[in-house]
Amino acid sequence: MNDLWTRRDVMKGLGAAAVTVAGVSSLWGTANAASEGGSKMQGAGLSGGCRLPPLPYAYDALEPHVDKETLTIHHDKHHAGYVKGFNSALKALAEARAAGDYAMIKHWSRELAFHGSGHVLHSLYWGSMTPKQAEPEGEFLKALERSFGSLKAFREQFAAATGAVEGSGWGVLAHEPYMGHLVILQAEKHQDLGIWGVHPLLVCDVWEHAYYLRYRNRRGDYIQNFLKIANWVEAARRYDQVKGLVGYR
Ligand code: MN3
Repeated sequence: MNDLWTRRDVMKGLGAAAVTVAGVSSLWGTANAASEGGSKMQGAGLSGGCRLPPLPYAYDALEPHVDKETLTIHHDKHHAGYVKGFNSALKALAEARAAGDYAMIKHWSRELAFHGSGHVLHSLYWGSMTPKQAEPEGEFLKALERSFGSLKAFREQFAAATGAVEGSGWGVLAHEPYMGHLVILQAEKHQDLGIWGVHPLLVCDVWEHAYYLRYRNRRGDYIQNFLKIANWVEAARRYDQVKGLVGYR
């Protein structure tokens, strides 16, 4: 089974799909690519895995701000490690579904979040830098000014927030879609927030206040009943809103 999951084979499996998606360089396989790859594993789902995206510029293109050696190690070793870990977690979860064995679900869910977040954030990070320096303009400049007061104030808050991240982590400028504004966040342990960039489609509250009066400690019963009343019309509406956001960086 392992040979199905080497990067070379994942690349090979994705090759055809990657060129047909109108030049979009997707971070993901597609369901078709996975099935064309010959996976017969029951419950395999979207198991084609992810691939390491190429840097959008040369390794030395950001000199002197980010040096060639750092960029090379960062991309080829660190980011590649996240891709490998993410694919391992996807594979283990596909095997768990096939076997109906969820004894290791906590471990693999954490691995999925840690490596998935690492993969998504690094993919966004490469595209967050460019050798062609320019200032924000147009509608996006207006959005920054609306949310932070001025471009200068945005720069100051971003630098302060990112500089104050404790230990490892990220500074993140993000669009918060519920109120439709821009926010600056600190991600100190990226796995604690699930996978950055995901759009929730269906959520189940398992804080005790959501079920304890009726179910006491029987959380499993509550979840089974939640699934009976899940709003798939609403989930599908949310999916329609975001399904085009594949391969964005
Ligand atoms: Mn990094």
